[in-house]
Amino acid sequence: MWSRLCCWLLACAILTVAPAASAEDGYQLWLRYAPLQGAALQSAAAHAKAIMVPAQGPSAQTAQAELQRGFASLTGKTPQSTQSLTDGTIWLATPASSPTPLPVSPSTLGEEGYAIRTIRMQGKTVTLIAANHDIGLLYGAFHLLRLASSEADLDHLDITSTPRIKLRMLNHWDNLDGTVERGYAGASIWDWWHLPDFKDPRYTEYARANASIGINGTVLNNVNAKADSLTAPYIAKAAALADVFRPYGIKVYLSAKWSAPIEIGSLKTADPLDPQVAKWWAAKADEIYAAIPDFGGFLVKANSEGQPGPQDYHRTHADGANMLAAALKPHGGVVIWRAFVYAAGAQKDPRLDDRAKQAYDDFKPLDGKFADNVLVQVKNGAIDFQPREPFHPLFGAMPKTPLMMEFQITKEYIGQSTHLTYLGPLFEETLRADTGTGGTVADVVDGKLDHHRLTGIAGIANIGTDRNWSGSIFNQADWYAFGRLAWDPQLSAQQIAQEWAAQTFSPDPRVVTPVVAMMEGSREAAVDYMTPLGLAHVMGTGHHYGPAPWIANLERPEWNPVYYHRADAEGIGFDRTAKGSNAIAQYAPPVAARLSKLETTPEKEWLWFHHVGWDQKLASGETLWDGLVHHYDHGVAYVAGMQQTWETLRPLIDAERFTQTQTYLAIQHREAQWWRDASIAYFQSISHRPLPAGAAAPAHGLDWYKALRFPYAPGNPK
Ligand code: GCV
Repeated sequence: MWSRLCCWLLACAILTVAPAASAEDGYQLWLRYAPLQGAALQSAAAHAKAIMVPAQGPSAQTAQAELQRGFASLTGKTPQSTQSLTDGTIWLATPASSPTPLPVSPSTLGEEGYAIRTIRMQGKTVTLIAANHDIGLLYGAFHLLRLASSEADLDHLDITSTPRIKLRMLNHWDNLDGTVERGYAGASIWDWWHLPDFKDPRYTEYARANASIGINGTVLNNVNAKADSLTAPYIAKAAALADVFRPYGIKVYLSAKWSAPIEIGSLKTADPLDPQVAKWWAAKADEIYAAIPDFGGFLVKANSEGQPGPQDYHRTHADGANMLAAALKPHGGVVIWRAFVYAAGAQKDPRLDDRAKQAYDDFKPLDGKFADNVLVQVKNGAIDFQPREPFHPLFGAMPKTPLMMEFQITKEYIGQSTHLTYLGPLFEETLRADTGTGGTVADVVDGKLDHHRLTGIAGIANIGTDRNWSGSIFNQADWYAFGRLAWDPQLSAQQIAQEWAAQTFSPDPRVVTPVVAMMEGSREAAVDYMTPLGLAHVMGTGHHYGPAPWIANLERPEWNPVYYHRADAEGIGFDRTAKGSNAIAQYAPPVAARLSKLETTPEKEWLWFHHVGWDQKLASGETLWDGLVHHYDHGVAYVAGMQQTWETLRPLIDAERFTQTQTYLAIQHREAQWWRDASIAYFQSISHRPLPAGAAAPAHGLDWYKALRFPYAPGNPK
């Protein structure tokens, strides 16, 4: 015991003198439970002397184990299990498990919520974590550990927390061969080949991390699905994962390929109105639920980017979704039907005057036609996860349908693994947007506006086999922020960054303050050096890595960057007013009225909605052309500023994470400069305007940038 204490004190002393010395590689994410010191150590130790857990379900046991693991690491002392309350006990209780009525009203806690209260009970001071169900105890345990890790005051806790959104899910775009579409963090973490026998311990760590931020569902396979995922061997593999995730409150879902009845069921058709097809899916659902009794349901990408779907049989998306919904309904499952559609062959479609209009055109008429266990999953914007997109016009336009938000956590278009571009502000900006229908996008998604009880939010996972899980340390913050906002979409991105930084690095304000400052402006900086003032989709073909605004020769018009920016001798930007594609009319009247005029459109969205003359004046008084150049410069300068800030943190951050981030920031700076230079070289060849005074000429001529090729860029489906 004494030698253990000596080691512990020695470790503390070393940490005090040189906090950066301990080796870390990011594997522990925000769940490091780094040893506390001083008053924070004493406080945590005093509040976690023992744990009383009368409930004995797997999630309650997991909560207990997590508290023991966490406080052991934080304080050096493992809280012992107890059957009676003493001072400093953490008491986990549900109404069913408590011998006495709890001093918390169960009706305030819902299915998954919890309360954390400092109470006096039997003359003892106790930290009570109360919930209606064991999973709430686990969420409460993680909350308490978050507070302790952040050195928060543990003396007077009075917290009630319930999730505002029911389905809080990750979508993995993971393929059965181990690759990950748009994955920048190594290979898929699902070792399909060795499942179901070998359950990699990493699956448990994955579940822990997700439960710690309230995620309660995961779609295991890519929406560009293979029918094989629905065969018996793969159902058994999914069942093995479901078994690992169950104590953590995480349900498994599968992406379903529309043509599966033909591919693996030997039917001749996948027509949703064909009784044989409906029968096949019903039998498939029965088979899945026999293996996974709490299976969540199907996610479907249909009639989009070459995927088959009900429109192949002249049926609607609602026909397709409802047929699957009927198969899942007896088991309590849901269908999540994606609204990300742009049909193949659309170049002959008159709607192709604007790809941004297609989802609305297809889905708005179907409002009220979906079964009650269907959610329609809508990307945050109408094109495709750009550094900035105005909110999708479907939010607010389908009041009779639960709309599920789809964010992309993996950064396909926003710097992939290396750029530090914290996505919290992007998520927040969309969720807080006013739909003009009486509430915000968050109010639509959490069901408040239209009184939906079935609600959901999904994030395209940025998780892979990299030791740090997400491709970089700072990309972990995007996963974290997604989960926290899924639990409570009203949280602020800044607050979430503070929590994350405190747990990931240190609660020391000398660390948290500069790290959060870097994070806060980082997404806007990426917008500036990639797609300022409302530009979009000017990335390189296929891999979407780096600038290529000149691309004009791809088969479908809406695959080409020139389609999106529409730069010509007069100006730049996509006219979506009534004079152009009139996509603006898809928004509710107050929003549409505001966007229809340049003067009332936010400058940051100008080129998304308007074709603007090069000499048009910005609020700053400079011309659009000069302002564009200054935005590019600002983006590059911000990255240089992050590099400087990071250097000051060297003494306070462990070597491995410091060095990787330092290196990635250097890559980001180089690439931001490349984005800036290539974009200016190209747009100047069209605007024929001189660079504003003081702006540097691009390092190379336009042809140099055009000649760059990246055949092995990651994440790109071949
Ligand atoms: C899974 C974009 C991506 C595709 C992705 C698609 C989608 O087009 O580039 O990789 O496919 O979105 O969301 O379905």
